[in-house]
Amino acid sequence: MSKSHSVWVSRPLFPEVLAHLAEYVDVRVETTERKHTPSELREKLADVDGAIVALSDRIDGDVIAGNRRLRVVSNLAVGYNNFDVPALTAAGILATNTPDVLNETTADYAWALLLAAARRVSSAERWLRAGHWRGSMRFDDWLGVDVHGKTLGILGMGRIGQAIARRGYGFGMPVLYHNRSRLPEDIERECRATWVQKAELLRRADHLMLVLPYNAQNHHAVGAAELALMKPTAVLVNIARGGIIDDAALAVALREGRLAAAGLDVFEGEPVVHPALRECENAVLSPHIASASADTRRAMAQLAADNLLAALGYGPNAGHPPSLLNPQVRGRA
Ligand code: 8YV
Repeated sequence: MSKSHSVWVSRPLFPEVLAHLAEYVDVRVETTERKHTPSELREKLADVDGAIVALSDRIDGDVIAGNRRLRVVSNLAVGYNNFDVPALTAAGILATNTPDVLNETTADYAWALLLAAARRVSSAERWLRAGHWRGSMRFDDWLGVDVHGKTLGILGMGRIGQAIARRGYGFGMPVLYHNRSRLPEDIERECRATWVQKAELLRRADHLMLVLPYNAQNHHAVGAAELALMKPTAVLVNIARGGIIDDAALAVALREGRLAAAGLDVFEGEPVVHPALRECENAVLSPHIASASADTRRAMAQLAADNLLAALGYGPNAGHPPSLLNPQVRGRA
C-alpha cells in the first residue's frame, strides 16, 4: 500500500535501515554510490518529502529553489559543510546530521593514523610485500618517531577532539589544544588538556591532530606558514576535512623532511588526491574511512533514518528529530 510520504536515499544503505524506513514511508534508493550533480539533486528532491544524503551531495539554495514539498534533508555525516543551512532554514526545510555516534570510532582511527605514520607501518608493509625482506636487516633501518610520552596537540576540540584527548592519557602524553573557545574547566580536567594559542600549539606539539569543522575561516588553517612552525620530528594527522590543510604545501614539507610524517584520511578535492602527496612515502593515506566500523556506520545510518522519520512525524521521536541543525525551522506542515 502506498504511504503518505516519499523519501529519497542517495546511495545504497544497510538493508535493515531501509526496511525500517519502509515501514513508514515509500523509499526510493539509489543502487550505486556516486556523486550527484546539482541538476540531478534538484530532480530527485522535487517530488519527495525527505531525503537521506551524504557528503558528496551538495544541498544549497539552488538545488532546493522552488521546491514546495521537501521537508527534511538528513545528512549521513556529523560534518555538514555540504549543506547550506541558512538556505535550508530560509526555505523551511529541516536539516539533520549524525553527531556523537561516531566520536569514539573516529578517535580510534585518528590514533591508528598517528601510530601508523609515526612508526612507518604502511611503507614497511609495502616493502615487505614487494619481497624486499631477504637478508638480515640493519639495526638502524625503519626508524620511526616515538608517540608515547610526547606532547599531543589537538586543533579543534569538539566531541571527537575530546575523545582523542582522553586516549592520550594511556600513552602518557600531555595534551595541548586550541579551539575558538576554551572548554569548561571540568572537561579540560577530564581530558587532561591545556588550552594554548594556535601558534604555540604548532610550535610545541610533538604530534598534531586536526579535528576542525570545515568552513571559510578554516580553509587552509594549516598551510605553509603553519607547517613552518611545526617540529621536523612531528606527525600531522587529519581526520576532519580536506581543505583544512594546504595539501600542496604539506607535500613539499614532507618531501623536504620539514615534517616527519602525516596520516591523512581526508583530502582537498577528494576522491582525487594531490599527486605530490601520493608520492610521499612518509604519508599514510586512506579514503575517508575514519568512521567506517560496522557498528558505527550502522549507527550513523540508523540515526539518519530516525532523524528523517521524526521530521516527517513518525517513530518515537515524532516531531523532534534527535539531531536537528536548524531548530528555528518548524518544518512544512
Ligand atoms: C563521513 C564524516 O560521513 O561524519 C562525517 O562528517 O566525515 C564521515 O563520517 C563518512 O565517511 C561517509 O562519507
